[in-house]
Amino acid sequence: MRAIAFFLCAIVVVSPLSAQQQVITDLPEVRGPFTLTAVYDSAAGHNAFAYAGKTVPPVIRVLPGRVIKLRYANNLPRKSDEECATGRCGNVSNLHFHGLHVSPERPQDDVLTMMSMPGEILEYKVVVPSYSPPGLYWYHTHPHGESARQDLDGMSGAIVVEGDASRLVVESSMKHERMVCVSKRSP
Ligand SMILES: [Cu+2]
Repeated sequence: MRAIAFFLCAIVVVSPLSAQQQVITDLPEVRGPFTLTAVYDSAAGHNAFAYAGKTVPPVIRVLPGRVIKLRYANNLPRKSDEECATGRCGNVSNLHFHGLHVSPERPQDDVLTMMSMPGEILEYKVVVPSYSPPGLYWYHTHPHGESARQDLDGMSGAIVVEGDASRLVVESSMKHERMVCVSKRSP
C-alpha cells in the first residue's frame, strides 16, 4: 500500500471550556530558545519529535523581527528498520521552516549543508523578518532522501507569526485562541 500522510493546522477562537468539556489538550508552546529532539517512539513504532519529555511537537510562536533559537538534537537510532527513498533509512535529519521568508544560509533555513547524523546536534538561529505577515506556518524535517519517511512519521509542527490586530481582539474579548493540528499516518 502506498503510504500517505497529511499535516493540517488551524487557529480557532473559542469560548473557555469547562473542565468536563475539555477533550483536546492544548499543544505546548515555545517563545524562546528551546530544544527539539528527534527520537524513536517505541510505543508508536516510528520516529518522532520530542519536546519536554513528550512526543508532541511544540507550536513555535514568534514576533516579526525576532529570532527563533532552536537546538535540534538527533537522538534517532543509528540503525533504522524503516525504508527511505534510497533504501534503508540512515536517520539523518535536519529542519526546514516552511513558508517563512528567511535566509537559506547556515544557521538558518539551510536544508542542504546543515545535516545531523544520529548523536549530533544542530543549532538554529532563524531571523524572522520584520515584514513577515502574521499567520500560520510550519516546520518539518528536510534531509533529502529521508524527509518523506520522517514527515510520514509526523516529524512536523506549527509556527505562528504573531502581531496582527485580530490577536488584540481575542485577548480583549475573553475568547481563547487554540491551535489544532491534525496529522494522519498510514503504514
Ligand atoms: Cu516544507
